[in-house]
Amino acid sequence: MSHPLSISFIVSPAMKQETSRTIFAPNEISRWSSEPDGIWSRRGADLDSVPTLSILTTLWDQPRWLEAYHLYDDQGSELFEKICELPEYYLTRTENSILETQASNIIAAAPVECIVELGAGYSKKTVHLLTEQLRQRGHCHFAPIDVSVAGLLASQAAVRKDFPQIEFHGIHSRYEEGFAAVDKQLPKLFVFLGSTIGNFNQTEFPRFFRALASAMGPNDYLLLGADRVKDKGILEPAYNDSRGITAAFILNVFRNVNRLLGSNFELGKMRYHSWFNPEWQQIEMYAVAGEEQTIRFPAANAAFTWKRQDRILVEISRKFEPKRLQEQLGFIGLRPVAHYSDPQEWFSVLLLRK
Ligand code: AVI
Repeated sequence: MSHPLSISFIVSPAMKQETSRTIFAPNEISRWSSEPDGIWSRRGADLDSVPTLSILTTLWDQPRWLEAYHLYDDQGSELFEKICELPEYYLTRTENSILETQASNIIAAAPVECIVELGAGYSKKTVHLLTEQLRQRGHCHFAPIDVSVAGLLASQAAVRKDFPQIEFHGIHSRYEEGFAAVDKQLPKLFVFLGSTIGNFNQTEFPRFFRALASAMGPNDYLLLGADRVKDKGILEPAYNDSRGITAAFILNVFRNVNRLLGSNFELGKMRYHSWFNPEWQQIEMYAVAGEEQTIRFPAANAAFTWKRQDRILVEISRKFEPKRLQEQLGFIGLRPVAHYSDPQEWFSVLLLRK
């Protein structure tokens, strides 16, 4: 299916870019600039502003907690890569095996011109989809959305090397801002893998999917990876590995908070604790104070006493029942098209459309 509008947005030659067309909505084009080549940023956007007040607000909540995205500074991102390779962390390899087996069915079921990945993207998992898109349709736009320019550049370099025929459009922004800017008329497959939805709390979850559903056009699809509820004997070791990588990843958030806010969290005086909360169907990952500490935030002239044994909730990882998840997404306007799983039924990949 050829998309009538995709060739009509010729960008002026003055705006240096690597392709002759853009995937942005007509009213959005002038708001984005491509620098470096092929990586689009919103003019005037400030993604690096220190979210001081948001960190303090959640730390002053009861229970104290942090938003998951603070986990991903350079060191946190490296630790997360290591987690994905751990024998206990079945999520990555299970989802990858589903995509490897089902990529041809997924792409056949979603007749699109563009794959928009939420996350920097160029994992083995994405490659299965890109390969199939090229094989079945002979062309492919690939638009990863990420707040990290470094991640987008790495993705661009890999795509250029392995798939020179793919038109790469890196979108340097937060997810919501990025997907809202893409042309609704261009048939797209939004890809949100890794069960990242599990890290959204009950407020973030509906807000995110409402925004995504309203950004989706009539010919768009969503491919969503979701980890499933299962025995805690499998779930808990995945978040408490024998090498202590998950513990290091979770506690590293305090190093990042210290860097951002000049606070004095001492990693040596805290320990990691996680468990599967069956009522809320989520893994909860905490930092527990080993001794009483006064945590100071000089820039905000604020402090709190972190008492011995008190916990800060650093991350949740929700687990899903696919039928219920599909029903819930249905209330947001996303209809199920297909459901793919692995032989053990540990992980689900859902294909949905508006
Ligand atoms: C990124 N996200 C889906 C991971 C998860 O499984 O919830 C983050 C993670 N935290 C500790 N281990 C993995």
